[in-house]
This record gives sequence, structure tokens and C-alpha cells, in this order.
Amino acid sequence: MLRALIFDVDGTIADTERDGHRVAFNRAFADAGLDWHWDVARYGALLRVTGGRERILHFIDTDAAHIATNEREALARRLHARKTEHYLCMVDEGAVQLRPGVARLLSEAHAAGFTLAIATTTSRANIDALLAHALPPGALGWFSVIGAAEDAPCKKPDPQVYEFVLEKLQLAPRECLAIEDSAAGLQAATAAGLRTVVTVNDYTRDQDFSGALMVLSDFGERDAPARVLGGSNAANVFVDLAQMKLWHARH
Ligand code: XBP
Ligand code: MG
Repeated sequence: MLRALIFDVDGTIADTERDGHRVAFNRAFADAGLDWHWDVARYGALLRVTGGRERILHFIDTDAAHIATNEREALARRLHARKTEHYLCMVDEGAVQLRPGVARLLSEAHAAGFTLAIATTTSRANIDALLAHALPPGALGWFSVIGAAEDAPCKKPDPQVYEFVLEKLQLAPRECLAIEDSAAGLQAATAAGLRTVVTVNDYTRDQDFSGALMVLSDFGERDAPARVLGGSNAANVFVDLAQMKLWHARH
């Protein structure tokens, strides 16, 4: 029986990357007097490295080799801290929007007393700000467990954050569904024993989602159903809690 839904955040709950995190990274670089700029395409390639600090460190290794090896970690930490400040301001200003159907599905699940959780590589402060801004007051309390960067230093595709959440939920993987947007997220959830529903976005739609329970454009709304991209022959679907339970029961 399905007992809980475990949501990724970046790219799944909200379109955070292109107009949120990416812009915040660039502002942090500018603040530090660096002429680095991650354009939309370059950022798409850099997303293969999960975790903002890890992404900066990777960029330093590949594009700023003149920086002394023993200074790179500290620089990445400083830049990432500044990037988080920018990101939090941007979320407060409304730069990041929830994806179609997310608020509806979360509200329905909460009203039904259904267990919700979060498993993400992003920092806890970013989640708190996003949920406070985009959902009704108190929505942070809708989630029984929130697993974030601070809880799982091994970032996706490592399963650590999902294992942390499952342990806290005291549920078996077969009793839960993961909701993800990326191949790295799918790999992390799968390695933790979870079945996964994928909602793609512009950065992830061409990734390999073999093994996913369903691949969808989004969750859809009554007047704008989601497109089914994999996992079923149906063309369109409207994803609510009953639909999630049906998919889970089918497998
Ligand atoms: C998302 C990420 C995050 C964000 C930046 O991965 O990799 O690192 O890009 O957030 P997922 P931070 O959606 O698979 O969890 O800068 O806070 O790390
Ligand atoms: Mg994601």
C-alpha cells in the first residue's frame, strides 16, 4: 500500500534552476569580482554535478585552474554561501514558481492526512524559503520529514538522502513513491529501493529515465492535463493522489 510521497525540490516542486539558482550563482561571482558567468546552456551541462558547492568546485577545477588547489574548497564555500543569500532574496521576491499541479497535489495529500516528505540535495534554508513563499502558511509542517544537503553530504545520484528520509519515516521503500525530475534523482531513488514518478523540465527532458514508473511533462491541471512521456500508453493524465495510488498498486 502507498503510504508516503517523497518529493525532490529543484526542478520537481519548482522551476528553481534557470531563473533561480543559476542567477544567484552569477550574482555571487560578480560580488566576488569574478568575471565568471554561467549562461543557460552552460548551466544545463553543469547540472550534471549535483549540489551547488560541488558545482562551483567542479567549475574551478575545469575553468579556473590558475586558482591554487589548496584554496579552491574555501573559495567554493564562500561563493556558495553568498549564492544562497542571493537565492533566498530571489525566492522572497517571487523569482521561483511552483510547477503545474504541485500546489494542488500537495494540498490534496495534506488535507487527506497523507504522509509527505522531501529528499533534496539543496540546502535546508532554500526549502524553508520556497515553501513559505509558494504555499499556504504552515505548509512546512505538511512534510513529516525533510532530508536536505545538511542531512546527506553524499549528493544524488547517491541514495543517501532517500535512505535518511526512509529511516526517519520508518517506512519501507515499497510503501513510498519518489517524485523526481532528473536522471541523477531517479538513480538516487532507485538505489534506495524506491519506485519513481518523473516530471521532466527543459533541462532534463532528454535524460535517460529508463526504470521510472512514469515519465510525465508535469502533474497537470483539470483544464491542462499532463503529457505522458513514458510508463503508460495514455496520452494525457491528470495526476492526483488517487492516480498516484493506482500507479503504485499496478507495480
Ligand atoms: C539540485 C541541485 C541543487 C541546486 C542548487 O539537485 O543540484 O544543488 O542546483 O542548490 P536535486 P544548492 O534536484 O537532484 O536535489 O546550491 O543549495 O546546493
Ligand atoms: Mg531535481
